[in-house]
Amino acid sequence: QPKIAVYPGSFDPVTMGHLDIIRRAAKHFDHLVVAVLNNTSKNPLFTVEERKDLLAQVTRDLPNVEIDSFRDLLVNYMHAKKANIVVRGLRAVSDFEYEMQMASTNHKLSDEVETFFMMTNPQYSYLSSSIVKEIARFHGNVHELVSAEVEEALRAKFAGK
Ligand code: COD
Repeated sequence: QPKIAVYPGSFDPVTMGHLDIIRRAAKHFDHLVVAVLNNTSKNPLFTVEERKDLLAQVTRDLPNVEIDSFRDLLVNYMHAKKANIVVRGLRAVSDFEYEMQMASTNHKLSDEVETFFMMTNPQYSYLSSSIVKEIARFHGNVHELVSAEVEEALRAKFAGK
């Protein structure tokens, strides 16, 4: 039975921090699904299609990584994907409470679902999609924070603004 893991998130947009987790996690599972939450209540910068497209571009050299989206409870989506491992990245103590709550809830909803945490690369521990958007909005340099494709997409979004 193949080991399938799901790395869920908003990825609005994917950063070097996310990509580092994807690359490292992909080595340890047969198949890794990066799943974008299609959440109508948030106000994202990029549409789900744009976010998936950027993820596909930055992971095109990773054959066992699939890009998908979901709008269901995560555990229901996991069940449909025949996956029982959730991958999450931990940046700092500030991530801990939210992550613990989410992991416990998911485990409570489905006791087959386990969450595996990976410590962020210290180089990216300060990095978040929100910070990247904030810098790009004011036309700052996001060169080392995101890949070239995302940098270009951000430039296009904020062009003339
Ligand atoms: N370095 C390493 N990891 C990072 C970095 C970085 N610089 N930045 C972010 N990460 C990690 C995050 O810690 C997280 O693990 C992952 O990358 C994704 O981050 P985000 O911010 O894009 O994603 P979130 O936190 O918005 O995702 C939330 C979910 C979509 C997973 C959650 O809302 C969900 O599962 N919703 C579905 C409804 C549901 O099932 N709810 C019940 C569960 S509580």
